[in-house]
Amino acid sequence: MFKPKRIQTLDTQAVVDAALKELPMPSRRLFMQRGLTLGGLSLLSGCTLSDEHSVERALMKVSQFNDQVQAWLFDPKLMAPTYPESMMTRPFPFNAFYGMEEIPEVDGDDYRLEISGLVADKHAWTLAELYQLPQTSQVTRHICVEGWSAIGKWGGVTFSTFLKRIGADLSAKYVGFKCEDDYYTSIDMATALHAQTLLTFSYDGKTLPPEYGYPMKLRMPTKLGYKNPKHISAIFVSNSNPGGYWEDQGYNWFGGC
Ligand SMILES: Nc1nc2c(c(=O)[nH]1)N[C@H]1C(S)=C(S)[C@@H](COP(=O)(O)O)O[C@H]1N2
Ligand SMILES: [Mo]
Repeated sequence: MFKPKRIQTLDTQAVVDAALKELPMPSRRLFMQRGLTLGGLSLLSGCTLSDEHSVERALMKVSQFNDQVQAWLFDPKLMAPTYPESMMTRPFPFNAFYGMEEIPEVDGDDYRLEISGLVADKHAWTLAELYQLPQTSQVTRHICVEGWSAIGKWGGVTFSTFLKRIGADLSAKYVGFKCEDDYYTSIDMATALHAQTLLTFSYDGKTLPPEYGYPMKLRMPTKLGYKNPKHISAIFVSNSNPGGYWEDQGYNWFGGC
């Protein structure tokens, strides 16, 4: 994950927003009504919020309130806020577990999206085939646990449409993702079927550039940044939890916001 040497000024609102979104209901509603401040967050977590490391620790503590309760708290009808294009963050930040010089180079002509697991149609998809699926777009906020957030516009196919098209078992528990850069993550089926979960091929109206995940990124405004895989090479449906790159190192699996 991107580690700035030192954050001189914390983006207070982004940190508070990220924390709020880590909280399960009804605590979240309560703190939203009362107004959660940075001070309140340090009280809640017992961490002094002075730099990016303490913010990360605090968010992880808050997220630990979660895992047992949050799956059933998840309301598939709840929508994340959307924004006008004029509010897009320019330039949009790049983030990965490595630097920009290691961004994977994917050859679009050779590329195939592999499908496996509890799915009827396991044929591998070319990009041309994927681009023919019905396309939509959204302007939403991406929130990283590091304490930054940014608004961007992604375009692609609604993921539930894609899952239905491949005959996925929609009663299965998880959808897992493997990426070209050895990153991996997984999500619960309710989130996979959320109306704002998109399999995206474009950013700001243009083909998704390498730094943002060419050829595709799963974009979920209801999940924290690390749950949004870039450079996806394989998608599989499963009843056992596939975990994830950061999740397996202690980040909250649900990663909701
Ligand atoms: N394949 C892959 N996907 C990834 C990551 C990564 O390192 N590799 N980093 C995650 C994290 S922590 C964030 S914040 C976002 C950053 O996306 P961006 O570069 O478009 O801002 O990608 C997520 N998806
Ligand atoms: Mo992130």
